[in-house]
Amino acid sequence: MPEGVQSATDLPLKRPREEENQEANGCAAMEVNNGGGGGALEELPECISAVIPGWFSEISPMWPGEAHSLKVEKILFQGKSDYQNVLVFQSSTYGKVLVLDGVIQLTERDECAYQEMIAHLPLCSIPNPKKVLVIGGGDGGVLREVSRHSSVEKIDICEIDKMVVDVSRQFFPNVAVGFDDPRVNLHIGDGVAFLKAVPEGTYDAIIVDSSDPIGPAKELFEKPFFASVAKALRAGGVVCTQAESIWLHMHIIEDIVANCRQIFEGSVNYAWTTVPTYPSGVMGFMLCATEGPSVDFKKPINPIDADISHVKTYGPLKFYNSEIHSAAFCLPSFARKVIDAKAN
Ligand code: SPD
Repeated sequence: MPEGVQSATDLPLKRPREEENQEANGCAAMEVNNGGGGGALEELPECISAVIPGWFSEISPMWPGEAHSLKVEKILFQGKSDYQNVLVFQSSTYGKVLVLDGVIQLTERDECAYQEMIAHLPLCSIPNPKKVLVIGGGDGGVLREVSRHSSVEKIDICEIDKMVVDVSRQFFPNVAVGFDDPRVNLHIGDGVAFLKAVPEGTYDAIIVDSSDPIGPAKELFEKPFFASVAKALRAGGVVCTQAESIWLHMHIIEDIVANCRQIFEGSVNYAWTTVPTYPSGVMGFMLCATEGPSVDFKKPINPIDADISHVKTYGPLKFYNSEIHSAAFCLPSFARKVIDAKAN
């Protein structure tokens, strides 16, 4: 085998940064072809595949050399906000799909696997969460999940892009329902600036539901941001952030873990879930606690099923339960090796 080429048995690979840069134009470089359903030819978004007409293909430098595709029934919305391209389409197998800058953010069918986990992993790990902050999460799905917790008194959310909120309200009512809870205060603005202005020790939990670290969310993966998060948390408070895929992004995860280890003096853990429409079908979460009452993330001491009044409003949980909570922290050996090395 030529030098520098890895065999399939060396998998999982650490993705080389250089390779990512070569594909930096991603879907923006694709030609527009006849998509399915919706608008006139010249109006079709660039990520409607020119290779398989009528399919959406998710091409990005974040996952070079691969692209998951969904069959498009109808394009429901396309717009350009101050921050990104926004697309909603009806797929034939995953319901409606929300896409930002060519990258799938949620589908009606599998959003539960992400929103339930990113919310309940932190909130079920501490007793009596009262004040919660969501950074990003403009579709409202994380709010919906946080609202299931009866101990919570105040939920602030800071989302940079109002178009995401409006589009979610229009096309994803079962997700955007989270905005209807009277405990929710919506701030449209930059999450980094918002956090800097938060008085020290304000929140019991902060959830960072961001897009990938290219474009408007880049800063949410950097060390100064984690420092602001730690400052805004009370002693023994917890954060859960979107932390990409162990199959594709070990280099990003390594950096996040190393930064968090330096900043958070309580526990630092990595968990993951399956989301079929996210690249590689998995998505990870970084869970950290500040110094204070100790938090063992692997043991859900505040089970959501203890009080089931939320079921009347939002319906039953589809994905999360206490068993999957603990299981989410079991890592494949290749990931455990890297994460443990950085975490200790
Ligand atoms: N690769 C896409 C990652 C998107 C994570 N955020 C999704 C937002 C859903 N509330």
